[in-house]
Amino acid sequence: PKAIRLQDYRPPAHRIDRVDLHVDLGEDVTTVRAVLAIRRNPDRADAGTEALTLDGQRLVLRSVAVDGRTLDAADYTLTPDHLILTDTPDAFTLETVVEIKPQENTALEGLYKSSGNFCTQCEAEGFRKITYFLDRPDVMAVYSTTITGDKARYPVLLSNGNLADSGDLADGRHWARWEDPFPKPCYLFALVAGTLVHGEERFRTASGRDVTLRIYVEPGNEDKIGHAMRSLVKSMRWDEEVYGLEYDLDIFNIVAVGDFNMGAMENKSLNVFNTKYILAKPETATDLDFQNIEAVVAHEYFHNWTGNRVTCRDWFQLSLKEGLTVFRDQEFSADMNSRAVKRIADVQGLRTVQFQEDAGAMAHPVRPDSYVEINNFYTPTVYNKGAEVIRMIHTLLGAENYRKGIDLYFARHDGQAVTCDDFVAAMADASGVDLSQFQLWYRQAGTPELAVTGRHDPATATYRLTIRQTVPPTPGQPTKQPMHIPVVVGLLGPDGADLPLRLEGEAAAAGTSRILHVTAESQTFTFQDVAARPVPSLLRGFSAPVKLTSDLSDADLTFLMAHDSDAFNRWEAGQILGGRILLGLVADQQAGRALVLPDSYVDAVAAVLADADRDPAFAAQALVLPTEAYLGTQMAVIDPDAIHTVREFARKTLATALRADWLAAHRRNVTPGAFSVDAAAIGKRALKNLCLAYLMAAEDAEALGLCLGQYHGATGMTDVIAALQFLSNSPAAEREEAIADFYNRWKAEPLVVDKWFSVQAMSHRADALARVRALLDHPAFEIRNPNKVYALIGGFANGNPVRFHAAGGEGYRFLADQVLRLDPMNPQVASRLMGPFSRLRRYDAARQALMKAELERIVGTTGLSSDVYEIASKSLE
Ligand code: HT7
Ligand code: ZN
Repeated sequence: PKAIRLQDYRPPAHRIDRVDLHVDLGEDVTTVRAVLAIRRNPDRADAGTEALTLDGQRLVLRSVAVDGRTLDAADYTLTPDHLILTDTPDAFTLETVVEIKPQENTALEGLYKSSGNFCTQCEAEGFRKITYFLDRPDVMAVYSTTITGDKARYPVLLSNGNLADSGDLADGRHWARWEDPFPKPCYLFALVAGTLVHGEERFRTASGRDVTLRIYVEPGNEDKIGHAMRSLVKSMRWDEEVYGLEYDLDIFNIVAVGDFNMGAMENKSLNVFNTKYILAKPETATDLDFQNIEAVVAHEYFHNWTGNRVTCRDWFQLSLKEGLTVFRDQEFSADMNSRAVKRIADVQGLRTVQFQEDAGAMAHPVRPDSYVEINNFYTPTVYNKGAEVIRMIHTLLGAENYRKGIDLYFARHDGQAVTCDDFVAAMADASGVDLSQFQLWYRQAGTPELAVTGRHDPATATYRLTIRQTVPPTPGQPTKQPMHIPVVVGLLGPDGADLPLRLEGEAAAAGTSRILHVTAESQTFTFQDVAARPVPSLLRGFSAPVKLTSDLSDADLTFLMAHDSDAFNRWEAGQILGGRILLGLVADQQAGRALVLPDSYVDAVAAVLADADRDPAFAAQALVLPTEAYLGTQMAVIDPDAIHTVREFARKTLATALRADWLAAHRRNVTPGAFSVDAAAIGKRALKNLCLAYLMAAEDAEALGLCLGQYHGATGMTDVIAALQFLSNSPAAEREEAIADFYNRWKAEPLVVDKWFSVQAMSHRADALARVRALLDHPAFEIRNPNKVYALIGGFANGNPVRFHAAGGEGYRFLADQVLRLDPMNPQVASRLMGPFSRLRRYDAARQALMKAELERIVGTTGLSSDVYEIASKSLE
């Protein structure tokens, strides 16, 4: 397969202004008649009489007509991927009729069936599986969609925009016509037809438009849509208040489907969601599910402006909409819940997932330069690092100028398909801030590294911070330029209070946090009037997505844990300290030395635990040891066995040393009475379950009793699944009984069964892989359902490093087998499972050789999809 390169971008030779689609849904064959108003693109004078090359895949062409005249086969060229017409008029109407078979579509891209209902997924390039079209985001058209189908089977017929008309036909069929007045790229097209029930709400916009909000689900799930609906209403209000953006149609529909490759899709006025991000009630969904639903509903809603009204010129610009929309959903969630806890969770995700990507074979810039398969570039780098880039712009401009930049962006580009450069230009022009060096964040891959040293000079009462930056080489980018990195810092005085800050050259002190503009390889910043040695609080709020090392001592970190006014950095100090100690123990383990957890560290954890009731949600985050994945990112060569042994040793030591404290905190945070999913209750549950996790690490009878009591007595899924997870890691005999009981209790709820698969796939116990293999044959496992695949196979490959990386290579063999099995059915899902292989160079020679052997087996397979081929071949380079 050939790489597509950003530098080869050309505007389209033709524009399509109007699309009238007629979709006749059948059990065997679905017919799609498309009437397209096409004209030559006046912006491509150089295109001359360039042929019209329409994209189309797996379509059976029945007829083609130009301005009403049916063409002979000799009048056009048909290839597996294109319909090519030459000598067309400058402006004309093209009518094509094609047949497709959605019921055979297992790739879940284009039009397909889920639980007997029709639905679509067109981003990125699925529309070409529905009809012949210029399937690229810079071709924007106004659509009408007429759907015809059997009324009994498909009573609900939905598409984008407003319902214009509908009616019954003689033979038990019916039809509906939808019209969307906003020009859109075809990736935002959607169609849904099926047996669905809905919940409804009304929303009045700030300017007085009444909007009908509907959430459609399969019958039986009506009791699980309240939280999603409340989240939608909150998102709509927030976007008006914070961004001044109102909804622009009279109806907003969401449909939840059980078979979906990703989380959700922002089709204009007809969002399609994975059920995982809509359905929730406390009995079946965890607190994390509730929070994720709020975030994803908001994310898709926010796309209405950032993505739909202003869209991407080409897929290299994906972060234009995704980075910005993730930043928007992160800020929304921060405003709805605890800002600090949200930031900690987002940074943890970034560090474990995106930093790993940046350090592997698939490392790419936020705006990639090339791709083989665009579906492989819906990545943590484009989404989450992209959001960090927007966050840095927000930091550099300040809230007020950022908002001016947003306003200018929409004033300039509403209704257009634009680039990341256009976005940055609006931000720079509106604020007057020079973002020229900053733009490297879009172009350079890799995680910048900052090394910080501090020196206090009592004689001059100055404190000098020296910051050196390096950006590591990544595939295709051996050398890098220095970046513009906003490093927000504060200085803590001996009493723990923030010092007023005055930098060299400034007349007077101002504020207690300051942005240091790191722009060169090495820079020194001098603070004045610093009488005593301060402790610096570096990179407050994680102001840039970098790896920072400093000369802070363990005592300094303990001091920051207790006093930093920046809650994120209080957490961060604990993580750095924990990471340092655990990595030291990993070295001891590798060298065969005895493992000893320093008393000072036990004391630091005890102090956080003693203070935990002040903010249980924060404490629950602060008391988690750095994850195995994160510790791996800090090592030159990842040693999954040593990491696992050491982390379990530390957990057990802390469990035993502080047993009484864990027990007491657990008891204090058990919340009797009615179940609530408010932030306070969620925080208490998180802390309680963390205490239980430590207690279970000690493997004693009392802890087991508590855990079994929670498993059997809890009313909410958060507590039930936490207890099951601890049991599944424990050697207790009750383990198997609980696992069997859980399935029997929940087998009618597919999303709960997914949790059951994950818990077993992520168990540290030695039989994990054998169990996963056996579960592939379980009646509830469906290889065609992405949620099931991600839960079981993905849970094992990504969530169980110690068993997946077993030295014998059986984990690798298993994953390669599953990738090859899935690829012919669903290449997107197959390639999404391959993340661990793309990081093979981070492991020892023996593991590398084993992973390479599996990748070579994959690459050597005939008929491989471009999705899997791209990841496998790049991982081998
Ligand atoms: N914009 C959506 C991306 C998406 C997607 C991409 C490729 C294949 C399937 C997909 N489903 C959804 C989701 C979002 O970021 O909001
Ligand atoms: Zn998105």
